[in-house]
Amino acid sequence: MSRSIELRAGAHLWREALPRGEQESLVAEILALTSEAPFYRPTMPRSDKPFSVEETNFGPLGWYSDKTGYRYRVTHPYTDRPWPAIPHRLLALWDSLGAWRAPPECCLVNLYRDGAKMGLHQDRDEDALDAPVVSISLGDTALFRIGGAERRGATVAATLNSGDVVVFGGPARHAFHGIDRVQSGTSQLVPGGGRINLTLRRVTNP
Ligand code: MD3
Ligand code: FE
Repeated sequence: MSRSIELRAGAHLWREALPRGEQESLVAEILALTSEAPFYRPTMPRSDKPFSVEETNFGPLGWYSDKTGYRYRVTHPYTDRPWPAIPHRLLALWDSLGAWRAPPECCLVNLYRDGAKMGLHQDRDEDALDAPVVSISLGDTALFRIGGAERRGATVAATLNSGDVVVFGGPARHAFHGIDRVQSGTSQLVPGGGRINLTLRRVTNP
């Protein structure tokens, strides 16, 4: 895959990295796995306020949030069973674009239905902070925002369309980022509408 756009130092966007047919089969595969690991709505540390995004995970470690804080778990919070394995094609994508020395341990699945968004934050619950994060967008177009390592700094916005893949490494790994909004109805990919984002992360140091 070629022709990436650098959104900021270390943040590389590959437009339409996944063709439509692959997007469709990937969504079907993800939704099939959610019968084993259903979507749930995490809540904010302390306030216990629900996220607008619904989540589930694949892989040995799943990211989770509730009133006691953010953490990685080896089991689904409601079924208490291990998370399903990360689909092979996502591991292959990590190898080709992430190009890191060990596989990802977490595939966080974010489901944005109507009006869901994600406030500006840093991903800092991982020990392997020199590993990149690989993000795959499916479904409706999102307005993504990324700044620097400090919350108050300047940000740049980019639209993320279905099939776009972003790799965040180097200085961008510590960047504040969020989803300002999702443009409802811009894609028919996700049954029931909305957007799915997959985030591949290495959590532990190999
Ligand atoms: C930049 N998800 O789950 S993906 C998240 O579209 C998250 O669902 C958003 O931020 C989404 O934590 C944005 C892009 C992304 C993911 C991880 C990053 C950007 C990142 C980690 C470091 C820097
Ligand atoms: Fe994030």
